[in-house]
Amino acid sequence: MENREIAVLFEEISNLMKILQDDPKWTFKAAAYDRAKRSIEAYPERLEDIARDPHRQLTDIPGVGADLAKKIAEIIETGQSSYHQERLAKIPRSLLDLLQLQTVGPQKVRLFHKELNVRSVDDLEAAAQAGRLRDLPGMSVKSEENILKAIEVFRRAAGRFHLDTATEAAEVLTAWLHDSKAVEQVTPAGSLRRGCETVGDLDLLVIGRDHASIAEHFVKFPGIAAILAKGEDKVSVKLKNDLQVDVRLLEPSAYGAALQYFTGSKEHNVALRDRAKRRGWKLSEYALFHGDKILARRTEEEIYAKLDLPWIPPELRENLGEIEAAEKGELPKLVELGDIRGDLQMHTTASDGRATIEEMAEAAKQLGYLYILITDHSKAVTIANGLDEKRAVEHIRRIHAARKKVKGIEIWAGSEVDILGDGRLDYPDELLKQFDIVLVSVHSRLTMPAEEMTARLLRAFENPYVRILGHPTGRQILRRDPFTFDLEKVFDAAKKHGVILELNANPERLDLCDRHVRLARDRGMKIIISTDAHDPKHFQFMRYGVSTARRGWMEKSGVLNTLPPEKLLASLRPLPR
Ligand code: DGT
Ligand code: CA
Ligand code: CA
Ligand code: ZN
Repeated sequence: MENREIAVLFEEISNLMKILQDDPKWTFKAAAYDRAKRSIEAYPERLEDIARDPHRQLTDIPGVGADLAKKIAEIIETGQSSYHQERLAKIPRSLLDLLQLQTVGPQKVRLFHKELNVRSVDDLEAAAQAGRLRDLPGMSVKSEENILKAIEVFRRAAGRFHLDTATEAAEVLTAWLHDSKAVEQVTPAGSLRRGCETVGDLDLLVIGRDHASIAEHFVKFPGIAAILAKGEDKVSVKLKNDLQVDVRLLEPSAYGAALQYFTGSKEHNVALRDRAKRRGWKLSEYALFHGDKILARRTEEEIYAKLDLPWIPPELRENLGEIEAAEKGELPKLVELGDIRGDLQMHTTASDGRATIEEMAEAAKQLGYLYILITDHSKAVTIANGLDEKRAVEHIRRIHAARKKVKGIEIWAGSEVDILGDGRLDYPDELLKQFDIVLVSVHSRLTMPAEEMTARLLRAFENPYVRILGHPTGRQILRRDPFTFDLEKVFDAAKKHGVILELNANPERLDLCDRHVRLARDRGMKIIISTDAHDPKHFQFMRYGVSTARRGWMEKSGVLNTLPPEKLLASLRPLPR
C-alpha cells in the first residue's frame, strides 16, 4: 500500500463528508482528513512500514491522531476503510465524477444533487443545457457555461492518464517483471516512449526465455484489477487505477522491429511503411522484408539504416517532418535531461511549498544543479499564502542568508508575481528591483476574452523587471483548457522584450505544450524548463519537461537553463540601470 493510495482515500472521505454533511461535526472532521491527506502524501517514509514496525506509531505523523491512525491501520490491513464504504453507500458512485470538473467542488455537488437530483455528469450536462443551473444559489449564466465547458474537457480526458502516472506504473511493472529470472529486458513503447503528455494505455515489450512462465509471473502483480487477455505472446491487464497494460513477449532476434512498430506513432509508421513500399519492401511488427527475405529486424537502427535514414528519436516520431529532416541529415540534436544545470521556479514554506529554502537548495545540489531560483507567490494568490510586500522583503533577506549558508550552489531570490487582471503586476517596481529574477504568471480571471488576455500579457511585458513568463497558457492537462489569447502576438512581444517563456515541467501542466515549444523554436526563441517544485521530490518532474521540449524539437542551445550561471544571467533581459 503506497502513501498516495491512503491519501486518495482520505481525500474521498473528506469530499463525501462535505457532500453528505450528515455528521454534526463534518466541517471539523473534513478539515482533519484534508490536513492528514496532505501530510501523508508528503511523508518521506511509507506508512505501511511504520504500521508494521512494533516500535513506531502512526500518530507520530503530523496531523494524524488516534482516530485517523486506526483508519490508516485498517486501510493497510484490508485495502479499504469501512467508514469510507458506509459514506459511499449513501450516494450514487457516479456523483463523485462531478468533482473532476473544473470549478465544481463538494459544495456544488451537494447543491446539484439536493436541488436537481443530479446523479452523474450526464445529468448535470442535461440540467445545464436546460438552463436549470443558473438560478441556483451562487450560480449564474456564466458559471453554467463554464460547467458545460468543463464537461467537454472531462469527456476528452476520459480514459487517458498523466505522463507521470504512466511512467511510474511502467517503472514499478518493469521492476516486478525483472523479479522473474526468465526476463531479460523490458522496454516501454507506445506513447510513453514518445514522451506524450498523456497516455491511453501502456505497451511493455519484454524479451525473455520462457514466455509462459513470464506471463504467469506478470499476472500475479498485486496492482492488477482484471486480466483482459492472456495468450502465448501477449497479456493485457487493467490496473487498479484503471490503466490498461499490454505486455508483448518477444524473441530477441525480432526485438527492433517490434520496438519500432509498437513505439508508433501510427502516423510515423504509416509514412515509414510507405517508404519501404516504394522500394518494393514490406515493413511490419516482425521485420523489414523483401518478399520472404528478412532485411532487418534485430534493432531499430538496422531498420532505419536499411531505409537510408539515421535512427529517429521516439519523441519526434509523429510524422511532423522528422522523416524529411532525417533524410536530409537535419535532425535536431535534442536537449537531454543531463544538460540541465538548474531550476528556475519553485516554492517554499514561505508560500505554499513544503520545504525550506535550505532544504530545496540541498536537494538541488544533490542533483548536481549549479543554481536555483526561489519563486514564492505574490500577495494576490491568497489561497497559496502569497507574500505581501513586507514578507517579500524579509523573504529576500532569508534567501540571501541561505546563499551564505549553503555552499556550492547559487541561490537566487525571485518571485512568481501575479499578473493582475489589467496587466499590472502584483508588486510595485520598488520591490521588483530587489529580486534577482522576476517571473510572472496569470492565476486569476482565466476566462476573459482573448483580446483582453492578449492585452493583459503584453502590458505585463512592458514592465522592465519581467524576465520569465511562467506556465504561459494556464492549461491543466485533462482538466482545464488553455486560456485563449493571440499566441503569435504574445510570442512576438515576448521575443521583442526578451521575456523568456517557461516550459513548466509539472506533469499536470506541461505548459508550453510540445506544439507551442516547436512554434517558439521556429521563431528562434529560447525557453526555460522549470519544475515549479512545491517539494524537493518534485524536482523529478524535470524529465517530463525535457521530453516535452524534445517533442518540440528543442536543442540544448534553445534551453537557457542548460547554461552555467553567469551565462544564464547574461542571456536574460537586461535590467534597467
Ligand atoms: P495511446 O496508447 O493512445 O497513448 O497511444 P499509443 O501510440 O501508445 O497507441 P497504441 O497503444 O494504440 O499502439 C501502440 C503503437 O502501436 C502505436 O503507437 C503504433 C502501433 N500501432 C497500433 N495500431 C496500429 C495500426 O493500426 N497501424 C500502425 N501502423 N501502427 C499501429
Ligand atoms: Ca499505448
Ligand atoms: Ca496498446
Ligand atoms: Zn503558478
